[in-house]
Amino acid sequence: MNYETQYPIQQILDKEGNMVDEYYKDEISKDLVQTFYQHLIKVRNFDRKAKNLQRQGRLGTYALFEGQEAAQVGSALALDKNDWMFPTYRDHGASITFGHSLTTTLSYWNGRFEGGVPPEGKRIVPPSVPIATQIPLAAGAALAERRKGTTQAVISYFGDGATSEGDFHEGLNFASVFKAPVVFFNQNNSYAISVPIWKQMNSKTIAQKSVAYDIPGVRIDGNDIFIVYFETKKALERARKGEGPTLIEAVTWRYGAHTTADDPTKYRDQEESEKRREFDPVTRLEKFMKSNGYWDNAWVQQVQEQADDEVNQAVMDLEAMPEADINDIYDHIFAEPTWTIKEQKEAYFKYLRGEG
Ligand SMILES: Cc1ncc(C[n+]2csc(CCOP(=O)(O)OP(=O)(O)O)c2C)c(N)n1
Repeated sequence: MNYETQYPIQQILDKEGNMVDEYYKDEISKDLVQTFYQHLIKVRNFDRKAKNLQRQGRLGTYALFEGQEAAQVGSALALDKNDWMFPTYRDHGASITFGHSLTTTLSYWNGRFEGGVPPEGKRIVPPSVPIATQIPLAAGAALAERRKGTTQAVISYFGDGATSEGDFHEGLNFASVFKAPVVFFNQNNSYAISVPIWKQMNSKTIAQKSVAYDIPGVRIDGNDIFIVYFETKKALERARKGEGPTLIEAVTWRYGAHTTADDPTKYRDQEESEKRREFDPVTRLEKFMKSNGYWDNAWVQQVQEQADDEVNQAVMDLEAMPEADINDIYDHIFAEPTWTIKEQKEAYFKYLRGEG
């Protein structure tokens, strides 16, 4: 028994791709399954390419998400196109699925200010690196939508470590009190860099933290794209109806390092980590597709090739970007730079001129 299965967890597909809960059976169409698969393949391909680019010195530090694709893709596909997304640095699988540009996402990791700019008309907030700070902001954005009388909802992503931060608790309390239409989507990958969840908190699950704020809390298998999609949709519908927030704990795993700047062998057994591929979200859907007549070799090959082409094109576009303007470091922090920023900028330019 391990942490993931020690406490009750909801699942539709087991690790062998068998449907163990038929509640949503009628809503699972070939079209939906193929959409899931296309996005899973695309974002896995993207993530692997980004890691390789970093290793080749063509990208700065990068936060890997391999293993967490179902949690990200399933939840992003549950959104309405005008909803808001508040991602972290590890949620490119979600933001790309929701319509973010691959090139822009890569450029973020090259320190480009362009990397934080969402595509026109898409409410994707720049990735949050300060842990949990996006959570109260998401609650605030949700309250604004409610006050404006719209039916748009908000999703906020965060890891297990973030739930030990004050911002998490403030955000949940605020959203609960004001019935803000927000889904708090936790990806519990068991680690906050090197700190395992069992050393970080005495709470048995993340979902149980919802009790304190009297909002629903669900604990789902985050490697099962079906349960992720349907539970997120349910939470979003609840939010749109004015019934307030939901906390979702999607239990998952990152196979690789925290970021490319991290060495996971210092704090966990990477061979054990690789064994988690037994629960892999992509393989699981493939198994389901094969046993339900949704598998077509020619189509799958086409999906792979299309993903390769899209990712390769994004890399070419990234590398064709004009060199960054040194002013960008200082000019995009505040609309009007503060005196401290002005001072720093002047000092740095002096240094570049050889005067500092
Ligand atoms: C406020 C704040 N404190 C500390 C850090 C350093 N830090 C970066 S990532 C991280 C771990 C976060 O873990 P978790 O929330 O579980 O998300 P994961 O990285 O696993 O997706 C920490 C402590 C930070 N970025 N921001």
